[in-house]
Amino acid sequence: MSLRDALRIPSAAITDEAVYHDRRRLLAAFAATPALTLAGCADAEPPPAAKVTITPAQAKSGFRTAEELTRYQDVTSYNNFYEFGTGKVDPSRAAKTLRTSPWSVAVGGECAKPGRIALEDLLKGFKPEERIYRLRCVEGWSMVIPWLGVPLGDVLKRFQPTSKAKYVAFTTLGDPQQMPGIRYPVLDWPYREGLRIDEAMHPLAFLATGLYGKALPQQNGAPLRLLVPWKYGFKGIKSIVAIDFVEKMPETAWHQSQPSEYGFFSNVNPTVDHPRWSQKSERRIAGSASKLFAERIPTKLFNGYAEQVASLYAGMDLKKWF
Ligand SMILES: Nc1nc2c(c(=O)[nH]1)N[C@H]1C(S)=C(S)[C@@H](COP(=O)(O)O)O[C@H]1N2
Ligand SMILES: [Mo]
Repeated sequence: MSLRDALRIPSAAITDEAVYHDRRRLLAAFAATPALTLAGCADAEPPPAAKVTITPAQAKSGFRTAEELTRYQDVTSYNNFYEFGTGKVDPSRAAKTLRTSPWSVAVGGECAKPGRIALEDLLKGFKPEERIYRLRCVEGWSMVIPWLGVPLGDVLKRFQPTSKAKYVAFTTLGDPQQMPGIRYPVLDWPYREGLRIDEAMHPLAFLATGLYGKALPQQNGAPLRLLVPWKYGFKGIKSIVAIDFVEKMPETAWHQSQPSEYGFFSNVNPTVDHPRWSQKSERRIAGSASKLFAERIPTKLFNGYAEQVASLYAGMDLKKWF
């Protein structure tokens, strides 16, 4: 008599239990490698950030470039600002309805000094700096733009983020009266973006208030927009009305719309293709060359800012955390 017979356990129950244990093992394996199933998902948490050591000289070397600038006319008439339509010329035509003054930003979450603050007060004490940054759109075109603005990290520090502030979430205005594109469910409005706190505090992260020495035109995200030059252009959220310090990776508008195509990090990376197209090269819209025939150039890791930002991602699998 077998042990099973002695205990009168039907064989089916034993099989079921074996399957059950197998499934538990499988689930545990998945849990140990969350990126396998949840890469870039708001529920999944990436490995802790590496400690960054970057010298002021290293940072400064990223503030300018000798590359040919994109013409003012192209910077201000070839835009992505879906709140004013999905066509490239739509924002320059439709964004005139955006009232940029008065403007205030609601700062909240994990910080000692939350509150709604008028834009003038947010920028008080800062002298606008010029930064010439490359902007690489995920669609495959790029520009070189002279911006005016202030370092994001210095602005954020004024609100005294707590130790629980692991991420920063940004929100664009979502007013259908001023933004005709909001009638269409292209994205889940309002537009939202986010950064890990160390990314936000990096000296290259910038809040722009102008370009080409003038105030920011509405179509470029007036009166306040984010620039994270080593990431795809869509991380550069426009017309910001809210900044929140949060503990968990915040949901973002593009990730929410297509999680398999737009990850939270979205670092420019020629070796990680978009699921529907290659990211190996880009069409540089610069100089006097016609936009349509602009030359294609190879895309660089971190949009050419690897020397300044690669240390932020030390030990991180950039294919998993795209
Ligand atoms: N609120 C908001 N911010 C946005 C967008 C948008 O549609 N809405 N488009 C993004 C994308 S895809 C890009 S490439 C840049 C374009 O900035 P630019 O028009 O100033 O060149 O803005 C980003 N910021
Ligand atoms: Mo973009």
